[in-house]
Amino acid sequence: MVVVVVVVVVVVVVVVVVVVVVVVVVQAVVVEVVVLLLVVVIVVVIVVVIVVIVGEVVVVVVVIVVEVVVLVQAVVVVVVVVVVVVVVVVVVVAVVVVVVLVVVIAVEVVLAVIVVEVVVVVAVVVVVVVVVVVVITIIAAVAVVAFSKGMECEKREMLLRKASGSECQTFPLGDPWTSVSVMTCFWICLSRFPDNCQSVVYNEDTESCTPGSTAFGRIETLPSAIPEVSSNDAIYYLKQPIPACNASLGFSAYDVCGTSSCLYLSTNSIYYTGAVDACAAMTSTLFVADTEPRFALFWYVSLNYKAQNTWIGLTDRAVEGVFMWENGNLLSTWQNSYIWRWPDQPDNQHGAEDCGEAKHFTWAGVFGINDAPCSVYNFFICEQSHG
Ligand SMILES: [Ca+2]
Ligand SMILES: [Ca+2]
Repeated sequence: MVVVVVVVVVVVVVVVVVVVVVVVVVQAVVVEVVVLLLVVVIVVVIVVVIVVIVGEVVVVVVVIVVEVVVLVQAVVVVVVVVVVVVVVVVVVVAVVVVVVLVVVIAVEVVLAVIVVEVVVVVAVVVVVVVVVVVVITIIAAVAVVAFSKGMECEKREMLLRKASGSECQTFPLGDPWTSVSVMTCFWICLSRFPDNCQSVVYNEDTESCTPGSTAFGRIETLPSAIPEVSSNDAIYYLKQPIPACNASLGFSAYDVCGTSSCLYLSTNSIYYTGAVDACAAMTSTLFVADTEPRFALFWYVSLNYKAQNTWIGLTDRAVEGVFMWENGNLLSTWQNSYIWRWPDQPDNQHGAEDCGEAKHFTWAGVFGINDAPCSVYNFFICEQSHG
C-alpha cells in the first residue's frame, strides 16, 4: 500500500510540474498558475487521504479475515459494514472533487482562459477518476475476499468452544505438533484433515496441538479418548447448528460438545414397547445412540435432566445376545466394548433381559447401560425425526 501511495504522489507531482511549466511558459499568468496549483494541491491531498484511508482499511480487513474469521461469524457483518462505509466515503470525496474541478473549469472558462489550461484540468480530472476507480476496485476485491471467507465461515457454522477433558473429549486424527496459538492449531488441523477435523486438543503452556475428530461428551469407559481428565490440555470443538424443534409436541434442542438434537424427555414411565409406540406417535423414535457423540448425548441428557432409569433404543429381542438399535443397525463390536456397565452387563439375568436402559436412579453414579426386562417401567427419550 505504501508503494501505491508513493506512485500516486509521484504521478501527481509530475503532473503538477508539467502543468506549472506549461502554464508559465505559455501564459506566464501568475493568477492562473496559482489557481491551477491550488486545484492540484487539493487533488493531491484528497488522493493521498483516500489512499491512506483505504490502506488502513485493507490492513484492518486483512487482519480481521486472517485472525478472526474462523472464530467469529459476526466478522462478516463487520467487514461488510466497513466496506460499505469506505465506499460511501470514497464516492462522496470523488463527487466533491469533481464538483470542485467543474467549478474551477467554469471559472476559468468565464475568465477566458486558454484551451491548454482546460485540457490540463481535464487531465487532472481523468487522473482523479482513474485513482478513484482503482481505489474502488481494491475495496471491491477485498470485500469479495472477505465475503467469500465469511460465506465459508457460515457454511461451516464455525464457532470454537473450549472445554475440559471432563466435559468433552475426542479421538486424535494424528500425531501432535506445535502451534503458537489455538487459532493456528485449528487452521492447520483443517488444512491437513479438511473432511474430519472437528476439534483440536491444545495446551497453551506447551503449545502442543493435536488434531481431533468430532467432539463428544465424556464417556468414562473410553480410555483412548483425549484429553485425559487429569490433563491440563483443553479441547476446542466446532459448535454445530442447533436444529429446529417441534416445541408444540414438547421437543427441545439439547447440545453436548457440539452434537445436538431435538429430544422429548418423558414425564411418565412405561414398558419398552410402550415407549417405542409413544415416540412413534410423535413422529419420532426412541433414542438411538449408535455413535460416540450420540451415546454421550444420551447419557448426559438422561443423567442431568432426569436421573431416572431410562430406556435406550437397543434390544436383543430378535436374537438373544445380538443387540440391535431401533434404527436397525447392529451394535458394533467397538460400541459393545464401552457402553455396558463394567464388568457384568449385559447378563440376560434369569434369561429374561432384552432391553437396554440407563439405570441412573437405581445405580446412581455408575457409568454404563444395563439389559433389563422389557416389561419394567422406565422413563424414555424420543428423538425428533429430521428431513
Ligand atoms: Ca437378552
Ligand atoms: Ca442386566
